[in-house]
Amino acid sequence: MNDESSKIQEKAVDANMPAADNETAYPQEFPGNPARRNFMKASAMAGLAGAGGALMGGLALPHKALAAEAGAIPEDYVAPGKLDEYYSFSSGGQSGEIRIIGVPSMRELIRVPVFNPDFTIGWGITNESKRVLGKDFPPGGDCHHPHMSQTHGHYDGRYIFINDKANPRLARIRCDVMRTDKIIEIPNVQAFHGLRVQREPHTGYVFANGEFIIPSPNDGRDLDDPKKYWTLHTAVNGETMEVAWQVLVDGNLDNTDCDYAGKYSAATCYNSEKAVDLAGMMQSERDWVVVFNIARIEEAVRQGKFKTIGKSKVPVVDGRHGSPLTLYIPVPKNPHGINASPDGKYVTANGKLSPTVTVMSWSKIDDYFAGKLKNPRDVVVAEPQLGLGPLHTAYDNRGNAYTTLFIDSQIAKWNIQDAIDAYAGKKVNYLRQKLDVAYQPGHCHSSMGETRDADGRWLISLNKFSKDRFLPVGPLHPDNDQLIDISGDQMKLVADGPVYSEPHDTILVHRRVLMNKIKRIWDRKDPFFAETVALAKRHGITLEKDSKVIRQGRKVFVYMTSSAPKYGLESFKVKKGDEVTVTVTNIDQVEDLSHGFCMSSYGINMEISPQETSSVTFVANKPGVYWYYCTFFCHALHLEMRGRMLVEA
Ligand code: CUK
Ligand code: CUA
Ligand code: CA
Repeated sequence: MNDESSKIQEKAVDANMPAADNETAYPQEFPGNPARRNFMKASAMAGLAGAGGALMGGLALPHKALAAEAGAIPEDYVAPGKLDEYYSFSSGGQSGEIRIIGVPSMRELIRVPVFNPDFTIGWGITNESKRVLGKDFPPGGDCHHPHMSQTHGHYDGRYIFINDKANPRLARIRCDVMRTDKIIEIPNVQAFHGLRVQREPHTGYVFANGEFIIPSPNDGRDLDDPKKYWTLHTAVNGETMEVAWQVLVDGNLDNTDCDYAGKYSAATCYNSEKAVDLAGMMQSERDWVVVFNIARIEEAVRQGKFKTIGKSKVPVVDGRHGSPLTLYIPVPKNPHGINASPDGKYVTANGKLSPTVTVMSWSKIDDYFAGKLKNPRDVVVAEPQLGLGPLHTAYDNRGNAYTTLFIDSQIAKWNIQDAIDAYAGKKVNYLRQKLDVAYQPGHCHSSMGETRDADGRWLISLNKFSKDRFLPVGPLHPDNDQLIDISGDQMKLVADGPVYSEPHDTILVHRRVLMNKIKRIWDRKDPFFAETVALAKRHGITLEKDSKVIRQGRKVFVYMTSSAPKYGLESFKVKKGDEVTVTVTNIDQVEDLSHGFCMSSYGINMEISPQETSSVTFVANKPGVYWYYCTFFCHALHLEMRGRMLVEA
């Protein structure tokens, strides 16, 4: 297959698309064949065009997927026994979990269950996890945006926060043990989508956007009167995990970010129309970015200038048009991602239905709130044209930005200062390069790129479609996370990483932030199981030593240690109908020596890491002999590590 024929093929696939000026000769069967790419582009386009979106033509620019030279050691190669340089914390999407992936190897290191039940560690099964999840927790979640707590614009390695869009919940994961330690519900909203953390002085606030508009309160009133539907921007105190305040807005809210000075948060709105159908949401030529003035909002709350909604006690201030608390900046229709640049100067809104990205200046936003600017559009300093379907932007430490182009299946690299100069009328080319990705990228994220420590080393493109990049595994395909080297003048595609649906977003954290903070074994005083320890104390039990059974009426408390390859109890007896609480303490001190506790035929399994205590409560509703056994291969005699529960009829 030569250049010529692949070009002809490309035209046949989609005559309307701008010519992909690609000089590389692809064999027909090569997955990077531009003909296949354009097929994907055409189908993504058809979806949008069919919905009535008028999409502008893209820019015809050279784009090459540069790969490692033949014979060279691939850049993602991390030799056996060597450690990756970065941790990627990737949201699990519909799975409701967080995954930790090593970069550049793209090896998945572990999964942290958050909103989802997990039989490996017993998340949703143990009493300790149920205290975090709450009673009657929904069976899963829809995670999009993981972000680490910051201090003065640097990752501080304390917490990761993540949203659940399916049920409006915010979760916090402790980074020292990589365990979810707190989940709260965001009141008065539906579809908690955009999430970011305050950078200055620290986190501080976690900002949360409600995406869907609903009646207020949503108790059956105003059912089919969308004019009376509303949504809110929420600030949660990341330390106490209490909701601090909410701001009522016009339109809806999609993604959010905040500045580096601790003064503002900002959000994109794609449904300024307050429509309840697709066509309606695309009616206006412009929607907006709304900026929240934190000091003014706090002052309004202090002065009691708020209301509450329904049963919620959270103060809700009015930030609709005309409010001094907010600034509405018109931007081209249906914007999506919003991303603050690590130099602390700018924030960009990604056009989605417009081929542009709108660059706004925080200092001009200062000027607007100080009354020095009258027109909200005066805070815009650039609006570069990049290509079709800009969704999210990431940054390096050299003044460049990287924007995903969903429809074009590309990353556009552009220079911020050049884009500002071009907007001011100078003749400069701000576009540096376009790189093909496979296919349809949503977020991209650069190493340390949402902090002052942006280092311009790696970029990960989170592609929604993998299509032909991997062995077929059924109609549901994996997503494709692609690793891109951004350290040089030209972006270089380094690796493909298949992932289970659907990691909307990720952060790329250098290992120095965490390596010395992560615990190798549990501290016996850890708050995660402190309540369980306190209960044992009331029962006169020393968990590290005692293995015994305590009966209180129909409640039976079974305490046992575990030490490879033995449980402290080889059997215990209960009566049918008893409520049984089994508490296991792993007294092994050896790093990586976890035990499990599985009760056969009772749907119970939990993991107990070194020095951890885990407990589970169930009703012994089936008489007979039930073996409990260890599920983690902990010792040569691991198979023998078991005991019997004898349930009397
Ligand atoms: S959103 Cu999914 S690609 Cu939830 Cu951050 Cu843009
Ligand atoms: Cu303990 Cu296997
Ligand atoms: Ca709109």
